[in-house]
Amino acid sequence: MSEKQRQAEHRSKPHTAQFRDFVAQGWADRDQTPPERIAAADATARRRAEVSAAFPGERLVIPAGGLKVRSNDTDYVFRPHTAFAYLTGLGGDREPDAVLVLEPLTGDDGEPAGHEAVLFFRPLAGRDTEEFFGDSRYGEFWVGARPTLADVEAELGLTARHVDELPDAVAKDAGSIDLRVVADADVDVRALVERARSAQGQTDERTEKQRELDAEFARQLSTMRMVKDEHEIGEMRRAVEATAHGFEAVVADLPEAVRRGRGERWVEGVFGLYARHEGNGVGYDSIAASGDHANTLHWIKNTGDVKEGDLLLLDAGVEVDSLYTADITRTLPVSGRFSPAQRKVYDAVFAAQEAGIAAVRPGNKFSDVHAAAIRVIAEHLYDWGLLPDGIDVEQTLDSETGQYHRRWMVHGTSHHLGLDVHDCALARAEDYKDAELLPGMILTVEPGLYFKADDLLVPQELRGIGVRIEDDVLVTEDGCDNLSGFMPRSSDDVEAWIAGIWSGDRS
Ligand SMILES: [Mn+2]
Repeated sequence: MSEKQRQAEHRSKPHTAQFRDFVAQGWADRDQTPPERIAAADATARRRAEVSAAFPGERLVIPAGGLKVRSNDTDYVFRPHTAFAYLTGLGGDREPDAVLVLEPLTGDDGEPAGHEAVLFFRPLAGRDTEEFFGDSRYGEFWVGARPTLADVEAELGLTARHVDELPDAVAKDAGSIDLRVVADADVDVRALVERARSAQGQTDERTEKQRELDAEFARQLSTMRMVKDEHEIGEMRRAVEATAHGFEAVVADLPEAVRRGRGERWVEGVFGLYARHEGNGVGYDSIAASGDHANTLHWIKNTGDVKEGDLLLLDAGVEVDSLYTADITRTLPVSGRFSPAQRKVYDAVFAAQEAGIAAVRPGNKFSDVHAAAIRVIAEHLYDWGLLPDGIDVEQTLDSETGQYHRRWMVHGTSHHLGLDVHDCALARAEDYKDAELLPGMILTVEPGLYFKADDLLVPQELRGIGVRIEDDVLVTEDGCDNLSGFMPRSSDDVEAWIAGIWSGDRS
């Protein structure tokens, strides 16, 4: 449930009976037209059926989570838990304090017969309630009219009930039914489930066992998102498209970012405008890193200048309203042309990325993508004489005794991508990095090279240069489809792209 806000004692609201009568009347009838069924409704029904089949006879509790206080009486923008979004199709800022319960059904033979999906949430309150005018988090006067139970049923194609009925629904038959909860989504709902369990007078040992079952549940919900369905692939394409628009806008504004000073914030803001306009927002904090800042992998302070002659590394993604996010990096010469040293590093990273993308196909393992890209990185570092004396490419690639090249690319090459930018993160290693790639998986391919300004082991001309190129790649039946491959990637294409946009050529 939502965190409690502080409410100043001096904040008053009208409360006389006369006022309440007065404020409750004189309004036009509400529009009763039900909202349209969401585009994801069939896909989410299939996903729920898959979960149902995996946990027969168990009551499954998947909370959206609640509002978190940012400061005093203001909250962070709400974002539902990913498992909840995946199984309901609700996106945007919906629906704080909602809980999806998959209630097990029993067939005539007494055996488990699937589940009924019930969404508990706080529906629109009547105009005769204090909530209507007095509740700044939920009230219609403050946040607008909320959906009714009938609205949500029409929209999502499942049963909707008032959240006040949740505690009884969770506790019902607690002695004879097993419960699982997505434990990290909402501490209060987790506590509710644990109270229902303890009503059975159970031992510590059994409580411990049930926590393991919860962890397994969360892991399964994470793992099942790896192969994307058609609806998800469509949403990912839209996220990539919107992200490309944001990048084009940043390229167009590079001279302005230089002129204004604190240009990294200008870049972050321009991209954020497009993210918020075309989608729900950014899928993660944008990394707008100019010059040596590019060598700080998660540079999200973005407080620096963008200077002529620098490279700007922009790692950013638009999250569309359904909450699927792109994750794309381009490294752009601020003045429009790479210097010879910048191009040398850029072309090495590009060659590594090409090798990584070529390894994205069914039958290959997830880890093969990294192996292919990092080999190219290691070869360049060897050719440039940067590896320690006596260490060749094979020796540095040895995972036990080598890895010297990792000084200049410490991160992995890929991660799964979807509702979470680092998607499916709870999956076991055998289902993730050691698993074979399957059609429908979407992953990033994002090698880089990072030469810090104070790195005395690299020649002066390379110091302060950081490059990453990142694309979002869909595994297909016979290879892959680079969803963001229409955005220029090679050094020549990036230069031509910038020149084109600066001369007024924008899509
Ligand atoms: Mn990434």
